[in-house]
Amino acid sequence: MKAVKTLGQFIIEKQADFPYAKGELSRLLRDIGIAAKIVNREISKAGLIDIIGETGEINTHGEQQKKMDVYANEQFISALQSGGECCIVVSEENDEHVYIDSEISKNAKYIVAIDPLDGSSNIDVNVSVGTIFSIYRRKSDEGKATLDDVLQKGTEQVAAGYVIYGSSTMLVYTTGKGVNGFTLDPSIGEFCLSHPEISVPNQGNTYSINEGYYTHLPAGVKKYIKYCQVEDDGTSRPYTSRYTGSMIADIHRNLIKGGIFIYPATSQYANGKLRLVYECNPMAFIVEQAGGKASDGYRRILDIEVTELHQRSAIFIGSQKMIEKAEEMMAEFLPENAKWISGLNEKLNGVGQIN
Ligand code: P6P
Repeated sequence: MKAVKTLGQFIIEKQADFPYAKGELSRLLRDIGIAAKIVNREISKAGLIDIIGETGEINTHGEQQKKMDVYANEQFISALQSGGECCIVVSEENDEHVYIDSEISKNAKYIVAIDPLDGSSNIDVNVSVGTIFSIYRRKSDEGKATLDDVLQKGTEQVAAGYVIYGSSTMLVYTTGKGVNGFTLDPSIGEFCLSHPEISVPNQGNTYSINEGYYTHLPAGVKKYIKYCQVEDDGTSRPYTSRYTGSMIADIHRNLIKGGIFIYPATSQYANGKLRLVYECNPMAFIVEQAGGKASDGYRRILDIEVTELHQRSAIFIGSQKMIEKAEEMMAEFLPENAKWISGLNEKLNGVGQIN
């Protein structure tokens, strides 16, 4: 019978992997883990108490704010406030960054960007949802941390992870030395190491995209979808289509079994729907650390300049060979496609201007 290793024991054991003062990451992940357990408790009984449904509020993105979104956001911000390691929280649910102004946090060095409950519209129908988090160190050395401390490229992340509230509740994270997964054992209230050193297969046979938008997709994406659907034994096609409407569930499945998740620029979302700071960057860091790839169809996600808190990005993420095949097709239509991705012109090195 293998010994149970809890998240806390694992972090201390791997302390050397985190190049900063002893115990800081432990406390940050402890704080996030505590909030995740509380959110998990509420989600697991959401159908029984009056916490499903909408608050009637509209969040910063013009989307109906679900009660669980609000509850989860409060829990994570509260846990980070009392933990003392975090000086600013950026959340999908808050228009502005939240400065943690407390005695315990006055020397805090970390910025946490979080999507407290991604895919929350799925709670009402019992589909897996999740929390995504990204951790940076502030750039300034002293004084009140500012927005400038927050707007950092994905390559600057010191840790990232997600919690998936599914058939079991798992916390998956990286500090840049590989990816490990922990499953919550409700009987002891601890996240226990269940998926050590996760490695994404470099080729899979599952593709995840909302094909309902087909007519609104870039030409390169349309060509890739058709490629996935062709009968070809040599490349195990046609692939299987799996799209849950919950990015974490789709990406987690592909992380374990191989596959590709695409949310491209569309005619409705000219820069993609998903947010760079607290969705694309953390998931890209994790998938790259597991040996996969993540781009916007042209550029590595982690290299994209961050200019706004709620900036959106297209995302192609998962098994390396599948991303490369999709990028190959995107490149065929570069001038026509990329005009949808703002700021791409100046990034292209002589590939040709986009009108
Ligand atoms: P669509 C959930 O709202 C989310 O942010 C992701 O979790 C999910 O993959 C995507 O949006 C679903 O968007 O446009 O396909 O309904």
